[in-house]
Amino acid sequence: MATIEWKSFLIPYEQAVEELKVKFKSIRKEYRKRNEYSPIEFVTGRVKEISSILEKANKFNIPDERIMLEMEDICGIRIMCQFVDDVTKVVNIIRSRKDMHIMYEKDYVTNVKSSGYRSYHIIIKYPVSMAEGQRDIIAEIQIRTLAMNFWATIEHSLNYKYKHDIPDEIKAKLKIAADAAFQLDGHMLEIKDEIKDAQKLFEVKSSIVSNIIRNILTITSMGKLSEADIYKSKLNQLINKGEVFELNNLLRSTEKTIEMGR
Ligand code: 0O2
Ligand code: 0O2
Repeated sequence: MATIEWKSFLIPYEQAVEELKVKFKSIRKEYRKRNEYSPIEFVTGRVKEISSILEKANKFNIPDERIMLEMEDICGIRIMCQFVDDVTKVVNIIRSRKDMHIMYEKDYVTNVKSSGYRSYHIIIKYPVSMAEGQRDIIAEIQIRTLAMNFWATIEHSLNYKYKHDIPDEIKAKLKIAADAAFQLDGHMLEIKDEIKDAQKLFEVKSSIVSNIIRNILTITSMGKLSEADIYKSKLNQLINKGEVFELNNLLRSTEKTIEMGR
């Protein structure tokens, strides 16, 4: 049997990873542009290393010609969420998409793995348009909270270090850490509204502050240096503890100065 031409074999997978990353990042951007909370915090993606593909094929006795059909995580996308209920929202977003065809789902958020691993996995078929036509690529999308991701990343590194034979004592500690991550997600969900409000307030304030700074620069470029200095010192007073209405008042004053100078 001919050996796989890895370089060309992986081209559609690379394309699928890039396209899927762009699509999920765009969903986040869309929420942000509307000044809404995004259930997607950040997205990463990778094509599985050739050595890992071969290792897995060997472990599961997958012949070369069946790798494409049977190995479902050559194209891997990971979506991180702040809160557990965001995971469900992202799952529903994926379920409603016409460009991603779900093959099956694995809910390790509810059905935690014996290692302590939690994540929601969706295996999809995703069509990529290649030079010679369309190809359906299988991709694995892992959706997890930041706490689940923290735990899985550490456990993955330990598995690498101990070559999948983590000592029992460390395994036991990882179990405790997995429980702690689970509880953290629960606590965070309870105070979600508070956190979201704080984040929203931070965004609102930082957007007003950047508009004030932009206006102060305009006022400086108009040659009104003493006014610009007054606004700078007012901004310095408000920047840490100022309320939104105080920042808004300052923004309006800078706007008036600019209008008068035109
Ligand atoms: P920005 O400007 O940082 O927001 P890429 O090829 O860079 O698109 P890749 O290679 O799949 O993405 O993954 P990478 O580089 O590991 O990370 C992807 C994005 O996730 C990057 O943002 C990282 O900044 C972001 N990221 C990674 N780890 C964390 C984390 O722990 N917390 C947060 N909030 N973000 C993280 P971008 O898309 O390059 O843009
Ligand atoms: P990578 O690229 O190193 O992450 P299997 O691979 O046989 O164990 P299966 O049925 O193919 O499992 O898929 P499953 O169990 O849904 O999980 C596949 C992927 O989920 C793994 O990919 C991991 O990324 C992640 N995963 C599953 N279980 C664990 C776990 O206990 N700890 C951590 N850290 N991650 C896990 P790979 O193959 O490990 O590849």
